Amino acid sequence: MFSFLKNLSPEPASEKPAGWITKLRSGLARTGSQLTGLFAGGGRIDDDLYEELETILISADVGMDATRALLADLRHRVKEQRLSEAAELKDALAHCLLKLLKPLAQPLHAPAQIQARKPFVIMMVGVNGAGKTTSIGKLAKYLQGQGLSVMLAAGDTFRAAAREQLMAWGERNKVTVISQQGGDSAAVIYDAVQSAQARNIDVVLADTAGRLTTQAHLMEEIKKVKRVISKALPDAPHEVLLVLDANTGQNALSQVKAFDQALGVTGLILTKLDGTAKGGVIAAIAHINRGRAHPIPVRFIGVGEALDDLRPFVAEDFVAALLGLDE
Ligand SMILES: Nc1nc2c(ncn2[C@@H]2O[C@H](COP(=O)(O)OP(=O)(O)O)[C@@H](O)[C@H]2O)c(=O)[nH]1
Ligand SMILES: [Mg+2]
Repeated sequence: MFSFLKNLSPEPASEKPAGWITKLRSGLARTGSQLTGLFAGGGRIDDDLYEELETILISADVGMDATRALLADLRHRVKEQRLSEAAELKDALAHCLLKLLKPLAQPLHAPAQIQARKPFVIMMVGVNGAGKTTSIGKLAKYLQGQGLSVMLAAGDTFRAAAREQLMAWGERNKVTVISQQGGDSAAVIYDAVQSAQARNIDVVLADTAGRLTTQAHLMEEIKKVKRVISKALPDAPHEVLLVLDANTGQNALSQVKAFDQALGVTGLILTKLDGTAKGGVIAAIAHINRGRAHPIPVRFIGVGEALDDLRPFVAEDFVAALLGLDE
């Protein structure tokens, strides 16, 4: 029924590992079933239906502003297309959501572009527990799958366990991990960039310690880390990825603002979409992007803790999963 979504998907279905869409769907099932229930009622489109939809969207972490914008767009489409049945509203919502989310789907640069700037340095930042280190492990696998050589930098020097965790991901991926006992984050990453240059490595994935945006001294420290990286290599870091736990709801928006202000975030990784995430925060992020001179794309989404559980963000798949559309 919603084949227009599938036809627009840039990634051929055959290249999507089985199970990954299923994980995203089951992660977003709560929102999906609420929406399905709403539209299956069989009634007509009226103010009550819009009101119920508004409640579902807000409780799915879409946020007030994005919900309002989405509903205005939806009402406009309903009028334009002369829709009257509740069942027709689902298709219209899919259309409006896709329009909102589509600009977020800008994948990381192609392998050839990455190699042209080697070592391409990717710095991972975010709050504690967001999934930075795990995402580095998964990203190492993804990039190696694209034919790129990878090195990891254990830039989370605050806890010994963090270094060990990254070492384990290095072993799983059979890639070198640069770490120092007792060194500071900037020094470790500087060292890794130089080492990658010497060894002709394509990509350096730099881990950093988690921090709250309210910890001013730690936000200053991460700015320093970025400055030091650029001393090792003038254009680096080429990518600053902010890792967001999809379960943090509207707080994700303030994390985007604060980390972007401090570092100039070039992309997002939204993790834990396999859990009990409501998923709507992505619409809220897309909405704030509309007012930005430099919109921040969602590069990847995380749907689990295993090596293969990181995929480029594809707006069509996300909308289908969020709305519980037929496969
Ligand atoms: N279910 C699920 N768990 C995740 C995902 N990404 C990370 N985690 C888990 O979240 C926890 C924190 O991850 P970690 O990478 O250590 O976060 P960091 O503090 O930002 O480095 C770990 O238990 C990870 O296994 C994901 O996409 N899905
Ligand atoms: Mg970590």
